Amino acid sequence: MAEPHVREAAELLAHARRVVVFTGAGISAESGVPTFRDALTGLWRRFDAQALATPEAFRDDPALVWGWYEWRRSRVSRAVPNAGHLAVAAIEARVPDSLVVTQNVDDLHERAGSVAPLHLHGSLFAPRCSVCARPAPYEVAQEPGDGRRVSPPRCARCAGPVRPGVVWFGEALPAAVLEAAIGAASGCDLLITVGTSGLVYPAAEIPQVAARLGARVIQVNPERTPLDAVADVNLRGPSAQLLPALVRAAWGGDDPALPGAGPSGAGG
Ligand code: BJW
Ligand code: ZN
Repeated sequence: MAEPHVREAAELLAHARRVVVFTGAGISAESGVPTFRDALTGLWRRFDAQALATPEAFRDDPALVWGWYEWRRSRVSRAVPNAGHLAVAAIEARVPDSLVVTQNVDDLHERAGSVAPLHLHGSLFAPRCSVCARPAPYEVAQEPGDGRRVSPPRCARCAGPVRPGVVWFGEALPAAVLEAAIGAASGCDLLITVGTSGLVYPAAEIPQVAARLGARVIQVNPERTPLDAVADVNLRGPSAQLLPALVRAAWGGDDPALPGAGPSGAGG
């Protein structure tokens, strides 16, 4: 029997017609991809976040920044989607008018079966020229150690240094992607926010917009966040356990599309 908060959330999910699932680094934590701000394992524990995820950092020391992203890209390539990603894909399969909006630069939603998730902060797998913006071919990561410097490749058109295709602090989010995300949040009747600290803007506005326009909000996170203030139901715990529990409580456990049984079940 699901615990009361899960049942309350499942009731909202079972009756929702338009669902946005808004995710952050926490959903990939149980796949072994470190979050950003975790004090012990976070990606930035050995570096100053603002010092690495900025265009200025890349300009000043491209090999340091490129090496950090190559290290992350090789880690993500070895990771596999967890039961939380699979549960999100199951929600999409069950609710035709649903959309995944992620701040993550990994590809674990896609590999779990989500259809065209919106990536607000870009992708580790879409490098481009830092001068002329021409997309650069994806080259196999050199698997550098954490903190190893790797010189970025050069653009085939202008010889400028190739940069990761992510959104750094101080850069604008891709306008069409942000607009689509805000539009979906404005029209949904349920938004499920998963594994985000809710600290980084403008992404953090998305659940707030949904709540302001009358949507119900479910939050899945082991910790308190500023988004507690807009959540109708807070599910405190790891998403690889709570999202499959939510899906099972909403629609039953016998749907073969849902994670639960088998090797890719609610592990983690
Ligand atoms: C689990 C779990 C488990 C653990 N299960 N959960 C004041 C107001 C508004 C804006 C600003 C402001 N001051 C400064 C700004 C601007 C700035 C900003 O927001 N700064 C804040 C730090 C305050 N924003 C920007 O600069 C943005 N651009 C912008 O504003 O442009 C303006 C502009 C307009 C026009 C022209 C030019 C400019 C850009 C923001 C880009 C953010 N980019 C990054 C890096 C991407 C590349 C990379 O990956 O390296 O995106 S920063 C980083 O944070 C990354 C993430 O997507 C993002 C959000 O982090 P997330 O996902 O929430 O992760 P964590 O680690 O913070 O949290 C993990 C959570 O998981 C925790 O809550 C855990 O408890 C939980 N968790 N295990 C479920 N098992
Ligand atoms: Zn170029």
